[in-house]
Amino acid sequence: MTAIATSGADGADLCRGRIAFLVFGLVAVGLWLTPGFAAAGDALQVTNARVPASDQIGIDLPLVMTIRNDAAEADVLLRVRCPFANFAVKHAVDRGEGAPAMREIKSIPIPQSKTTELRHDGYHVMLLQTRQKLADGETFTCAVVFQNGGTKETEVQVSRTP
Ligand SMILES: [Cu+2]
Repeated sequence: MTAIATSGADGADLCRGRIAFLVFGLVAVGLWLTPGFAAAGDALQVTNARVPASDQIGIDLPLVMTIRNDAAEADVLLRVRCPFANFAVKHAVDRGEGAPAMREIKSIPIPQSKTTELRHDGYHVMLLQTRQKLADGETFTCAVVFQNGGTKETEVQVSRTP
């Protein structure tokens, strides 16, 4: 650094100036964005996520969870990724004249200032084509993606009675 500064002072100073400006800019943007992300992250809490135990592979299993939305606006659950299933879809349950029937939906509504319980007989996530057996007590990390709240890395517990 010293050698450069003495042999070509103008070029080195210009370079340092640009880098300092760039670093300052990145830090400023980072500080500007951070409070927004933190607020959105805290407003939406996913807890008690669980999936039933199974000794079969290649089956579909319901994933349920509790979602607390303290944000000022409603949100929607867009998608879920779990390491032990190939796909995930969102389901609602229709109760007509016959037996209740599950129906695929685009997203699950998450109203503001409310706690939403995903349940097998209501809105839930359906994990498709499981890749492995799931033993009672095991835990996995799944990504739950919300439109406003972003991606929540969520611990999912395998339980015999979900
Ligand atoms: Cu379902």
